[in-house]
Amino acid sequence: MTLPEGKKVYFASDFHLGIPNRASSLEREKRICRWLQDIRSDASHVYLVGDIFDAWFEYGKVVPRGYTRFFGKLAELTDQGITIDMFTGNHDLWMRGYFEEELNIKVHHDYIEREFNGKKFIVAHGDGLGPGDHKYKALKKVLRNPLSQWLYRRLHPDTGIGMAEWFSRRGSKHGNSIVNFFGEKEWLIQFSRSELKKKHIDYFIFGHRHIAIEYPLSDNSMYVNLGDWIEYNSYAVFDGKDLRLQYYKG
Ligand SMILES: [Mn+2]
Repeated sequence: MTLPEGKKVYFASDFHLGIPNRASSLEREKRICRWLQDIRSDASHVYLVGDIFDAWFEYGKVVPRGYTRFFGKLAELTDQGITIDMFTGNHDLWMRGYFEEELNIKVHHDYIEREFNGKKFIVAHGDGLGPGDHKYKALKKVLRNPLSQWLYRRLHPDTGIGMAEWFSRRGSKHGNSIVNFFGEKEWLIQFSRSELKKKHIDYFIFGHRHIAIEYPLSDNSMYVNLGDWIEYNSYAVFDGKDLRLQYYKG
């Protein structure tokens, strides 16, 4: 599609709302709301690329409490006509209709391809893509299975959501540890390279690794990892011509 003059596409991931504690998460939530407020004047599309919540489990009639300001701001943007797409991450893969119904946000469980102003994008959270990670890929199959989710929903929400939070925190690698970037050994770089053999893609945009990086794959193709909002407050913006990583200072 062609972006209207002056309009931009924004990408951010790994807010991990909910950790490490209520006060710190609330501060981060407010910062994210300020960012959304700042970009609403020139945003055409906003992609929230997974791990937005540190834990999320949705029942038919019940969702986790909290995040009120964030939801309110998202609603303001979609009501205004900004398109928001959300991806499930490895921390919040259990979404089943709430975001579509309540906030008019499309939720993606797999990678998507998009074209803006003739530039081609692949966007995904990034968990389980590329070679390796077999244990996680097997676990993901179980977690995404409708029967497992149905069974899990038989648990009382206080128990079910409580357990989801507990597992999520336990599995968390981030916090204060420094994450290393392995260059060509990165699974997501390998995934990008194998896609490039099939077709041209200008920008591969992922979250998941918590590394804010622009990594050229060739003269006209780039791998971008969106970083996170725990360490970096980083996001990518496509202005109609080029895509750049930026750091929110507000
Ligand atoms: Mn994450």
